[in-house]
Amino acid sequence: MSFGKLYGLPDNPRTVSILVAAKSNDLDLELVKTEANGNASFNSGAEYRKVSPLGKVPAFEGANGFTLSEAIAIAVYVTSQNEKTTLLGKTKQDYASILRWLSFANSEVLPRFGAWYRPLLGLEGYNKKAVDEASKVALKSVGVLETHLTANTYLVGERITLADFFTAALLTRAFATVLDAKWRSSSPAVVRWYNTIINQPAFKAVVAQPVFAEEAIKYTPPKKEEKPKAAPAAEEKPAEKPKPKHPLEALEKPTLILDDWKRKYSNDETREDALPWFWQNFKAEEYSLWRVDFKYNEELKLTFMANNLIGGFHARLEASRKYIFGAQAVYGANYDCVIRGVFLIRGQDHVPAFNVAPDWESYEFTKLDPSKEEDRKYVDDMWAWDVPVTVGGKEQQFADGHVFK
Ligand SMILES: N[C@@H](CCC(=O)N[C@@H](CS)C(=O)NCC(=O)O)C(=O)O
Repeated sequence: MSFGKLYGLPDNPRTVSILVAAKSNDLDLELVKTEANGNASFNSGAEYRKVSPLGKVPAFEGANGFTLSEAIAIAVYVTSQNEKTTLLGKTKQDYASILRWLSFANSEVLPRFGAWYRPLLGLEGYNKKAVDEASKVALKSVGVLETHLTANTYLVGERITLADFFTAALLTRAFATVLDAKWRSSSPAVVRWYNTIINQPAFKAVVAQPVFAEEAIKYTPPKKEEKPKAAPAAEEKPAEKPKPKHPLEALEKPTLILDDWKRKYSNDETREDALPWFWQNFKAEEYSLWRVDFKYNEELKLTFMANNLIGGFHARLEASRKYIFGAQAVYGANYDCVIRGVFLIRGQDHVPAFNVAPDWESYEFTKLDPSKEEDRKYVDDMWAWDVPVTVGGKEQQFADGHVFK
């Protein structure tokens, strides 16, 4: 029987750290895929806020009802379930030193690296100065590890502890994005230690193939179609404008309540229950359905980065959350993948629904015709994530995705 549920994401470093800790004690945790976005509908729901007051991940809900937020607390709780574990050290000093590294990794290392790579991955707004500054502070923090690991095999004592599993897990995304070959050649102790930890069976069972970036990822500005600029009116005075209402607010109340559909999709079996319910209740005069294809698939590299791109797009669609639902996924493998998806939106015009996100023009929007069998099948497939897509005559399997709900 499962020890409990872990709310998080399979490629989220903090989630990975808990999954590795559980695996190392043969503890079965059920991963409940939850957005790393406190504003997403599930994360902001009253039930989840009881487990994680800020709606963040990871969070834990034991089979016995005990709940915890905060990665360090969850990692220690999960590890300590094995009375004989050596992962928490032998002495009080060991234990305190382990907590020291958990805290260092969680609050000094990961947030600095996040501030470096998240804007580069399109998950946060880009500001060159801020990113350059974050990269310096991040490298300084990992420099502390280099110094320590030059003199020590592991972070604490003479064997692997939770400090090693946790810290290595928190660095997985940094290695995949910014700790490139050049940096690695300058930091042999961290690299030797990281390779040892990621090759432990418990780690490999969670992250089968950790990624090593050859070259640090770079910022690529979101592509926008060139639009001719309107000439400014002769005597234009900047007026104090009240914050405009969302244009879709003006539409009449529909009979299909979007939140009902979102709940149905989240809670029921997609093929068996949710999709039949959707088609029974969908009215083409209230909503429209759109195929949404990423325009620059040839520029996608690793599938997790492509999936992050979707996550960032969804975060920027926040202002339209009341009016849209959709699922987008990455199909294929590293260096050979595409982003596809389908959105349901209030009204018949996709522009006001999507133009709240500055990168909306990176996608091509094609209206689907729900009276056509093939278009309905496309919607089903894009929302059920259980069939591959065909790209240039080749089948590409589902890799990962995000649901905007
Ligand atoms: N102090 C928390 C931080 C958790 C955290 O920031 N989680 C991120 C993902 S790694 C998140 O859920 N962010 C969503 C948000 O801030 O809205 C911990 O150590 O677990």
